Parts: sequence; C-alpha cells; structure tokens
Amino acid sequence: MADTNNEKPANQPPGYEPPEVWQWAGQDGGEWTSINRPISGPTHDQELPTGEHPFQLYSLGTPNGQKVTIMLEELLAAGHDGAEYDAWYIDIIKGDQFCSGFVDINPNSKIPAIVDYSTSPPTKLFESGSMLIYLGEKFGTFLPTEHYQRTATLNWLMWQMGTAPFLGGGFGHFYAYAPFKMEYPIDRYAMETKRLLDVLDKHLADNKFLAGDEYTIADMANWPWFGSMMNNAYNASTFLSVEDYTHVRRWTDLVGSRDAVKRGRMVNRGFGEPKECLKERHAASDFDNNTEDKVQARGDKRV
Ligand SMILES: N[C@@H](CCC(=O)N[C@@H](CS)C(=O)NCC(=O)O)C(=O)O
Repeated sequence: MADTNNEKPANQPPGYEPPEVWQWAGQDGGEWTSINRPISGPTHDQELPTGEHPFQLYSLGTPNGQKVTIMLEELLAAGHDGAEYDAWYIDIIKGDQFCSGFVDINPNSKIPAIVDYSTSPPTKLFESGSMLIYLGEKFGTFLPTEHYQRTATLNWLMWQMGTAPFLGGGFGHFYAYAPFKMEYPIDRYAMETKRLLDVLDKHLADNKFLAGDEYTIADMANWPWFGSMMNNAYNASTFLSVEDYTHVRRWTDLVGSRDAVKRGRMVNRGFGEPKECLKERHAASDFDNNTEDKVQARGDKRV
C-alpha cells in the first residue's frame, strides 16, 4: 500500500510482490530500454559486410566501442600499419547485433566485435577488454611487459570492465533512460558512480596515467566512460558535482587532447554533432571526407 504517514513505501510500485517465477512481460520502456530479450541467439539471418583490411570491426561509437577505435587509431598513429581496419556501423536500436553474422562472432550480441583476418583461421574477438589485450600483445605496445606496470595496467583495465555496468547500466539507465524516475536506484547508482570517481581521483592525484607514467590500454578503456562522465554524460555533471574530481579532470583533458583519441571517439558514432560522427571508417582519409556533415551534404553519399 502507498504510505499515508510519510514513511517510505516498502515496495515499488506500492504493493508489488515478485511472483514465484519471473516471466518476461515484453518491452519495457523507451528506445534504450527495449532492445533486449531474456534469451540469446540470432533473430534473423544476415551476413556481415567485410572490407579489405586485416581487422574488421563491427561496432557503435558508445564508450565500449570507443575503447577499441581509440586503440586502433593509436596503433596506426604509432606506425603499426598492420592495425588498419574497416569499421562497420552496428545499429543496436535496430537490432543489428542479433543478426546471425554478428552472433557468430559474439554470442553475447553486444558491440564491439572484431575479426582479425591476418591469422589463419581468422580470430574472432568479443569483449572490449579482451580486444585491448589482444591488440596490445599483437603489436607489442600500450600494454607494458615489465611485471609491475603490466599488472597495474591489467588491474585498471579489469576495474573498468567491472565498473561500466554501474555507470551505464546502473546510473545512466535509471537517471536518464528508465521510463520514469525512481529514487532508490538513482540514489544507489549515484552513490556508486561518485565512489568510483573518488577512487579514480585519489589514484590520479599521485599518477600521471592509470598505470603510472606511461599511457596504456588502461587509460584507453577508462577514458570513454569516466571522461564522458566528466563531460556531462546523461546530462549529469551538475547532479554528480563532477568538477570536485580535479585529478580526474586533469587526466580527462590530457587523454582527450591526443589526436588518436579525438579520431577514435568519432568512429561509428551516429549521434551528436554530425561533423564529429564518422559512421563507417575504411581509410584514414574518411576523417576528412566522410564525416556525417559531409555525407549528408552530398545526399547520403560516401566518397
Ligand atoms: N562488456 C562488454 C559490454 C558491451 C556492451 O554493453 N555493449 C552495448 C553498447 S555500449 C551493446 O552492444 N548493447 C546492445 C544490447 O544490449 O543489445 C564490452 O566491454 O565489450
């Protein structure tokens, strides 16, 4: 029952009791809350396109997608031509991640997914953290080999993989995407997000980058998430008082000023400023020629 004495309701909605066996009630809200089902596997048969480069990336420019495009752009900037890639746009609202070709690479149906055609047979990759380690090892860079630094890099990489669901699935979901506002989950995930920002802030008070003096895949994994929190993700900068985290601000701006990071965050992006969106990337020249402002001005034509 709803409270009549200004006490907090025991259930939400008032009176709700979980049934003995949970049943899926179907779609549950706005566009970001309605894409999943409680089962895995493909919903339709469709092959994925392939381009000419060793790496075929199927992704979207969300923070999880940006981690990998930042790494690929960093590798290319460092002269590793073997990291050339085609980036194909996966529209997760439309359900591209459930096509048979995508599920064949990633049975979990989440972007990003990669196939490395430079190996025989081709190597399938899913989970952005796994991709960063794979690329770091393959090209021998951005993943230190020295014992203590390597361990620190992997610590902060795994920390990011473990914390993203609190930021996105928890805070972002309930603060920005859920069909209505609920105090309990917003309080819980705002608290957790601020706790994580504080963990990062204290660490960065004594460290230039996450693994110390060297820029690594740990920074590439964390920057898209925590950098976007600092730059008003979910319109929550004021709500979370992010400018209190001065060391996170320093690091966000430092990493964000790298050219490869600026390029990486544009790839597979289909939202925001059209000049910052490169929905598909097949060559370095696409950053000059095929951003959405230019494609749209030509009537949806890539060159
Ligand atoms: N742990 C995964 C998370 C990937 C993930 O959550 N991707 C989201 C977009 S950011 C997705 O593809 N969602 C589609 C869906 O849930 O169907 C990784 O880091 O690769």
